[in-house]
Amino acid sequence: MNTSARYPNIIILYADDLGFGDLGCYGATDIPTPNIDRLASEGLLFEQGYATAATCTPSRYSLLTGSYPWRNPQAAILAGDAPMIIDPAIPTLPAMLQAVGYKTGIVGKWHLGLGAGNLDWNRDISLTPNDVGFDSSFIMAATNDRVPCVYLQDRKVVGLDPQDPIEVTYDWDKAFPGQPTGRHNPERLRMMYSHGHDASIINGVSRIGHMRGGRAALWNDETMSDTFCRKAVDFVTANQDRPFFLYYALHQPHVPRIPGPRYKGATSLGPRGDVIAEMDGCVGTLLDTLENLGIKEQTLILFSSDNGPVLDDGYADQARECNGTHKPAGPLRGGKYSMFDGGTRVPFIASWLGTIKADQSQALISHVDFYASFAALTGQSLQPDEAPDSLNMLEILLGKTEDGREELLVEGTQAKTVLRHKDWVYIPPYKGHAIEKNTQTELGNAPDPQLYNLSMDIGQIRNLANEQPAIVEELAARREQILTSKHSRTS
Ligand code: NG6
Ligand code: CA
Repeated sequence: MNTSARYPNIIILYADDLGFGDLGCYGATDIPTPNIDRLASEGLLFEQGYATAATCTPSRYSLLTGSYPWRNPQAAILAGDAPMIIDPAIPTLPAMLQAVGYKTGIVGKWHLGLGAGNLDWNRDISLTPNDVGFDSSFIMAATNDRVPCVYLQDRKVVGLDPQDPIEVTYDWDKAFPGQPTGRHNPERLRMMYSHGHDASIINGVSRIGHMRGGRAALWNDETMSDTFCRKAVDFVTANQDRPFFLYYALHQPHVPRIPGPRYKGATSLGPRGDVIAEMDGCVGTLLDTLENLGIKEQTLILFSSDNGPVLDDGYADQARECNGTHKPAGPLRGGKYSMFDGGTRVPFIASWLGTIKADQSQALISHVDFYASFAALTGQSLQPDEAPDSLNMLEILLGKTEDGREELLVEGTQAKTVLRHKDWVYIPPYKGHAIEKNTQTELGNAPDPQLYNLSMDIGQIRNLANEQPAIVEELAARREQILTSKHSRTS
């Protein structure tokens, strides 16, 4: 194929729980992130880039389907043994690229479920990323704090000894007799949990859920970063001569935060800072690979995060104590789980050497838009019901205009939706705690409507709902309209 005319490679680097203020290029001073900063200085840094949700599963669902997560009631934080929530019959972003000749791969965190229920981890798995558009996958099933703590390649658990089968349950009533747990054997832990995370102990760290067996296949938390990075490098190297799409879902800085030896103590912020530095190292390794292969100018790279930041997310890892003056969400209010902007406004960088000019963009844009944008990039037009909420933001991603979205729905937890319209944010009245006490997150729940103007109040301090009842009414109606329509894309 003539390389100058071919479609570009596409890489999505997707961090887990990285906040708007966690990177040097977004103003952080206490965590060294030279590689991502380099990516930003060569590319386009978005000030208003959003995940669709303040937690992982729904955000990733949107990224891969171009659909708002609340359209699928199963798109909420999943257990590690949950069935797959992407219906293999619906169009997906990787399948759309596959159809025009891309080699597609995922490395890292999945968290969209596997199989069709009652999964037997010891056989070939029927529903995996390979059934929704990925040619190859090397993943963890859910999160690094959930069992089973094993890697999966395509349809199989990696390194499984058939004599030592894996069993998994998320039900304490079915917990495996004789298996130590954080709840009953805290003396065996090298990192204590602070809330939840008190079931099976793997590598001295108790997790969510119970597992037995599969000992030869267990991952090592300290080498997880290198393992995924090597697989990402291998994928890029193997496919350097053709258009490829790599979704590299980094596991940092999600809990448990356990850096490899090279990054232990890399920052003064404790493990949370150290694993962000480690994640930056992975990005650097991948960028170096692209440079060494001479394909950086043929590769569009997106960097972002699935949701906002949290300090104590369930382990006593000193994240709060060592945080100092660092602001994980920067100037934003709230964080992971929140309906405030800190939950969903995240680092968002687009880089394509020689094609995207180094700049910053104020355009409003969401991960849900990758689908339609990549379709446009590859000359494909979408069916009306395909990727129903994805807007073609290609010109915005390429930095040709800042004329981004006019409106966007985002959600906190429990599919509680918030409407962003131009500079306004409308949060409807919601029942529930104002603050989640374990994580100390301001969730955004309040008995009265909230209305903020981000152009003058990025920290969402001043509720203007009483002063602007007409805008509240208009945005409430528009939100209802989107929630009851089959797609929000009109063209
Ligand atoms: C929560 C977990 C949290 C994290 C989150 C999912 C407890 C108490 N908290 O339920 O630690 O795993 O789920 O994070 O168990 S996410 O980034 O994958 O959405
Ligand atoms: Ca996450």
